[in-house]
Amino acid sequence: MTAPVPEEFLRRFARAERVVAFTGAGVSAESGVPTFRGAEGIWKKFKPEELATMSAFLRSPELVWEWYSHRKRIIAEIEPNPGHHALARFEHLFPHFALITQNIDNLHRRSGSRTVYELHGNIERNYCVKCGAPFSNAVVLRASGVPRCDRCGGTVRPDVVWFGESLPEEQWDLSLRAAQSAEVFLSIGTSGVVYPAASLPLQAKRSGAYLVEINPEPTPLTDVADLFLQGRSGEILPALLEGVERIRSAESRGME
Ligand code: BV8
Ligand code: ZN
Repeated sequence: MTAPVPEEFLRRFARAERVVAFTGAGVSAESGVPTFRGAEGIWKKFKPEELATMSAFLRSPELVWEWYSHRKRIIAEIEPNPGHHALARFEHLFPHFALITQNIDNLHRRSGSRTVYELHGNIERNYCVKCGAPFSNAVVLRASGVPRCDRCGGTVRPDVVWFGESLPEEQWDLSLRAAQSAEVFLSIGTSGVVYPAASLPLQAKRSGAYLVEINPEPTPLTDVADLFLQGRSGEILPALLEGVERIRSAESRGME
């Protein structure tokens, strides 16, 4: 059973104007997306350097494509969960709200979030490594074997950030700026081991944000956080939403 959210924090949260949510694989766990480091985690079965690096792609594009096609098909079958939906609502509740994600599963957008900073790319997008031409999943999943560009014959790859590759500059700059100006920073469902993404909660704390962690397990961030909400994001995020709406409607009634 998830512990109730402290009322004192709900009042602070309901008054906040600049809120940032930072998500990892844990926010999609309740939708059925396997996490990376959990018991059934992806990295238990495969080594990241074997599949999520350019050298792996150059060594065996077939193996890397087989793995991403498998994940594309899983993700196409699943739905966002109440955690994703609550975050989509937050965008309408706070004047300055930013959603920063490490997830490539596109579930935030599918749940209605409009401003999503994708630090590690998106599994719904693909592009030609030679001419940069974009390709949809519908096209690449029809290809037998490694998809080829029909313009220049180049190899097509998923538009995700592999280990050793730099993050998309604009997404990183927007995320850093949002983290450094946040009043409340929520770190949700991430083990905080992949950099530079994992430095964002610390940047926010250093810039004066009230740092909240939502995770069923403690992580390296837990000791730094101002508040640790131990539990599943699919339960805690709707509770935060309900709390903010309750407090705000009570206040507006009070003003009547
Ligand atoms: C780069 C896309 C250099 C692909 C991904 C500094 C120190 C040490 C190492 C480095 C460093 N700087 C760089 C490195 C190397 C490396 C790195 O960080 N390695 C780690 C492993 C040590 N970083 C890089 O290579 C980065 N690039 O540095 O380039 C550079 C610089 C300049 C110029 C050129 C090059 C690129 C990293 C991005 C890699 N791509 N994904 C794909 O997915 O296939 S990373 C991928 O793994 C995810 O995107 C995510 O970031 C990460 C997984 O972490 P989480 O999302 O946190 O998931 P995890 O399973 O670990 O944890 C889930 C959590 O949820 C758990 O805590 C669990 O308890 C919780 N949970 C479970 N259920 C629930 C829940 N929470 C809430 N509710 C629930 N129901
Ligand atoms: Zn091409």
